[in-house]
Amino acid sequence: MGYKVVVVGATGNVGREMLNILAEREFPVDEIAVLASRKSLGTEVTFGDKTLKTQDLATFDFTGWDLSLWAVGSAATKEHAPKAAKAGCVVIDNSSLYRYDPDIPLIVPEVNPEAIHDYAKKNIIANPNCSTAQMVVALKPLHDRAKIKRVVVSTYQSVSGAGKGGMDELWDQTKAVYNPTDDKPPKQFTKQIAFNVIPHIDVFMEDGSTKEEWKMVAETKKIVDPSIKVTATCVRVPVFVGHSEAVNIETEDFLDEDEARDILRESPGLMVIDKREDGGYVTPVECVGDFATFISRIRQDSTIDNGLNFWCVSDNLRKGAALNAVQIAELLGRECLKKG
Ligand code: 11C
Repeated sequence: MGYKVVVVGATGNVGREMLNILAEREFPVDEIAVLASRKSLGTEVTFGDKTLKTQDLATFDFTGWDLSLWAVGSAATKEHAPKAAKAGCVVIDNSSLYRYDPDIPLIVPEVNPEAIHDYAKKNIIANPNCSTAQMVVALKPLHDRAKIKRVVVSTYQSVSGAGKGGMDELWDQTKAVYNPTDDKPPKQFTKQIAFNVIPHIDVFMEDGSTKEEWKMVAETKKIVDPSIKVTATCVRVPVFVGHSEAVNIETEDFLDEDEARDILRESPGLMVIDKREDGGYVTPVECVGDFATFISRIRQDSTIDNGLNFWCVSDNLRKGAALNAVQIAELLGRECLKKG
């Protein structure tokens, strides 16, 4: 016996990946419904070898459905997700709306699976921001061994993090660079993204950081350990899919680079590719469509007593969003619902 599953926002980048991953991982689905906002109604999406027609999120009755994976913005989630939760359909939400609510677990299954049992407080589980998800999978085993005190991270985030509009803008501007009569001014981004990098993701906060940077701080504390200090600089780069991060950690206990490499190699969700030679590391185009978070360039930071540097790359639409949501559904099924 399997589950009755709803995918909300099924026509977007992340919603489509949720359907692909549910099928790829053979999640036990008895029945599936795909929902969209009115403007995308009737659009067809694929689930395995089936073609499904989207239904209207505004009028859908969640009664009798076991769980729902949400990939719509915070505003639509705020309006509709409480109806699903109240009807007994567990909400696994990819927006930032519920992440910082102390009564709602924020879960990366490789890191804090024990938090799943808190789902019952509100029938809602939050999925972290993509840049946080991939980083905490790598931080957790190092923290368990040597206690991380401080993280300094710089991100190189692909345009798919800004949705299909961001991908279209990179494509159109790239073509326009070769055709000066075809002007494509920035719309999704604040400056030209083609052949450029932009040190700004999400809105500015009062202290000069951006909301994306703030999310990395707040979410790492909630998922891994509130004592870890994080400082982040988040940058948009002209890459279609795959976020990269240069991570520096300072630990309480000394951790040798070879031991760190062995620990990361043995840890769930990670793939270490770290040869000190030309091409002996992973770049974002190589991780597209993969489940793993890739770690390269592991090396001691000799400017402090207990410091390490590494490079971390992952498919932001998968581990950063759809895959993590499906892993949460698997964990929920295994530990709490026990139907599949
Ligand atoms: C980006 N990380 O790359 C963002 C997208 O809070 O879920 C995801 C935003 C979020 O633009």
